[in-house]
Amino acid sequence: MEIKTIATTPIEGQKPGTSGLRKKTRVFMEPGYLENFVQATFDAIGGAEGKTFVIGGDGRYFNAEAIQTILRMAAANGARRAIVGQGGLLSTPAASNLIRKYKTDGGLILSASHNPGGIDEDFGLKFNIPNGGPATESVTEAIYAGTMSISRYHILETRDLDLNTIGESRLGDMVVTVIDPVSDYLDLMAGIFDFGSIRALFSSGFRIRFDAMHAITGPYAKAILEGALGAPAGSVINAVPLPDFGGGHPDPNPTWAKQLMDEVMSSNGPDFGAASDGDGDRNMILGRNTYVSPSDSLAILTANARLVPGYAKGLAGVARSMPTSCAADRVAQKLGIESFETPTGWKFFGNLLDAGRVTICGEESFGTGSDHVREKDGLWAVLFWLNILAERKVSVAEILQDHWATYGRNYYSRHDYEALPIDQAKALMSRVENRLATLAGMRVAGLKVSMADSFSYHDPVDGSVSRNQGLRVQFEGGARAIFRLSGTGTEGATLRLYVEYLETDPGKLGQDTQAALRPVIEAAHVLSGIDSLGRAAPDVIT
Ligand code: G16
Repeated sequence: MEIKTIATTPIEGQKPGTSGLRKKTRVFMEPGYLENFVQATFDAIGGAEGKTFVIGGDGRYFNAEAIQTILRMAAANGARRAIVGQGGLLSTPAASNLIRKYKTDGGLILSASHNPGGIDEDFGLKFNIPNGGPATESVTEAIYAGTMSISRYHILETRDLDLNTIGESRLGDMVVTVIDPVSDYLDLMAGIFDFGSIRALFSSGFRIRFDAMHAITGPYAKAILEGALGAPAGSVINAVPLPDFGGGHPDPNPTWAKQLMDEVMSSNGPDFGAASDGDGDRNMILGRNTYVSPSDSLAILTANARLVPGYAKGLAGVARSMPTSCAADRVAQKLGIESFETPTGWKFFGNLLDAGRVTICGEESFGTGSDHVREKDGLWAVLFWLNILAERKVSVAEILQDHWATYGRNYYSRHDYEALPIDQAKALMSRVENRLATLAGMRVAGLKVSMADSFSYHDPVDGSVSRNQGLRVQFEGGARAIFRLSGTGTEGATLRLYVEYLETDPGKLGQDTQAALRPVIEAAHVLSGIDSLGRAAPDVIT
């Protein structure tokens, strides 16, 4: 086995986005593309010498080949050990757990999350730091800077390693430990939730359907829901991870998890439905005939946390991304705990979690999690809901109604316009941005603007400032319209319009979401000229 140092030159566009580097799979497969990024990552953290890394991915197309390259490069860069999920598979939250549990120096997670997989679809790679969370902005900037000046990478010349057999082997001087991807994660969940109580719920005839969307949570959900908790066989569907996710978008929302939606949103559907995404960090929660918006889910988990053994002592605080509805803030206020508003991107929760300022975090983009790992966690959210349902012995719909009656209802929706020409999307954002300074006090489509700005985040822990994190327009009475360009797409630009309105009138809590939001949507359209995009409707409505 020979360590080779290969001369290379910088490749344009290796700038990590909201969550790592995501590109078309064919781009990642170009000679040197993956290698440059991996070497820049090792260089950015002061080299790999003597370090231990967790390595795994969501099993999408190119996962198996990319892992072999990363292992060879880790060995050639002097890493001491690599902990790899069997078959090269690890969900993102499970990887985060392993990084923390085994006190490693970080991890490389191969995934483009909810983006589709396949040779003509998407691939991604991100580095997580020793706290288990996504690299902070200073690290991703250093990686990017490295990709711009790279001149060589190191790689071991050797055969592929067998990753299907659990156990230890060597790659040069590096030890490779192949582990069962599920067991450490199962132990973690069993330490947080009341498995006995959830088991009793299932044996009482409570029916659940979990859609793994042909992605990574399949093996985890099978082992935990059907195995440890005794849900009937078949409760977990689409449970085998496939390289192309069965040709679908592994994105747990009403558009892409339509099979599940159709089943649960009917009067004889199961009591509870849930789905997770490509790499297992997202979740969608449903009850019979009931859709729970991710923002409401965060607020409900926060309000009910004491019912769960792992949070029985209470929460330190709660954090949400800026475009997530303000529902959780009012729960925090009532509980007398701190609440925080961060930019979109799980990495912004890391400092708050590490500092013990918050226990639970969530985002409108179907992500919720806590201080048990440093990633959002799809199955954790599902178990949290099941634990609450087992304790409260009411339906999902009743929990929602009760919550709204107590706190008011934040009607909430996100409208996505995908694959727009980049210039057109940027022009729309500039148009809105240029109007922000003069909007306060104006009426737009009948709504009075109370505040408008471009969101900047001042991290209360390390004092860093992140600017240009979305354009906010707030209206009197608690309505908001927010405009942002996605940082996770790989094709053109995706414009996200987030709309919200707070209703406290007990007689108006059961309206159709889109109808209730119509005035805010109209104001947002007038403000931004979205209609000039020439799209009849958004591509995705959440
Ligand atoms: C990633 C990030 C999330 C973010 C989401 C959407 O999720 O981890 O924090 O909310 O993307 O980001 P954007 O609006 O920029 O597309 P995932 O599940 O894709 O890793």
